[in-house]
Amino acid sequence: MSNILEQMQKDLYDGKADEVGTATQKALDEGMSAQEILSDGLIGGMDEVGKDFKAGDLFIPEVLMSAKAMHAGMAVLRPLLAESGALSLVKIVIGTIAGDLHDIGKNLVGMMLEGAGFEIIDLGTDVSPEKFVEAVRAEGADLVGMSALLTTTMPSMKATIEALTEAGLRDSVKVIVGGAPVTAGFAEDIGADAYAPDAASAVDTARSLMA
Ligand code: B12
Repeated sequence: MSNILEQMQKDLYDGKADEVGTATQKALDEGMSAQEILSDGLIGGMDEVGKDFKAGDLFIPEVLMSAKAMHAGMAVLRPLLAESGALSLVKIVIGTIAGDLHDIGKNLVGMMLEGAGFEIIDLGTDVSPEKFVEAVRAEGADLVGMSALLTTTMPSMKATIEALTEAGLRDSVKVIVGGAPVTAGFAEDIGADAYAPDAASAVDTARSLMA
């Protein structure tokens, strides 16, 4: 790997947003393709962050700093990737379910997925089943990610899956669920395709669902 991409990965890991933004532009100026910088620089760096977060060697504030650094690189690359059609291989609609306003975990999952190269449509919090359905239809999403932190509103995950089925969209979209009270057993009971316990596992799971 070139020195500049190696350094970019290190700076991204260390959460140095300015350095990552500048290095992204420099790599482009040196003739590297936006796709190469995305895969080998930014996504490569976020993969390391994900591994160490999963292993308990990195903590939430550090992951957020790395995600911010990745955003700085993406801000430079996004117009070029969009132009070339390279962006948006897989679209993921993500949101916290109806009645629930917790969004720290959901945001972390969204940022890690974005860091892994997925296109994220974040619907925010308190998202009704109807809003999920509308977004999946309008965006042609491949995957839906639902987050829940309250046991009282968890049934809304099931209601959303049912709404997707009623709208005739369930076969065209995979559903992944997560959040502190959610378990693999609950995911299975409500008919989700997958559950992931944390943001790094969410990336691995999304990748295997889309493989
Ligand atoms: C911060 C917080 C708040 C903040 C939320 C701020 C925000 N912007 O999110 C505020 C103060 C607003 C809040 C409000 C309330 N809260 Co609160 N809150 C918490 C707290 C302390 C931390 C949650 C958090 O952010 N964790 C950190 C993140 C990173 O972890 P995470 O969300 O679990 O996410 C990770 C994984 O679960 C997973 N994941 C998450 N989402 C997804 C999605 C997908 C698709 C996948 C694959 C994975 C995934 O990946 C994430 C990263 O690794 C928890 C207690 C706790 N320790 O969990 C209580 C807690 C969740 N809250 C609770 C309660 C009761 C409330 C209130 C009802 C309090 C009240 N009486 O008003 C309100 C509800 C408001 C509402 N309608 O939603 C209870 C829930 C109890 C229950 N079992 O239902 C908890 C557990 C506290 C407790 N012990 O009683 N809360």
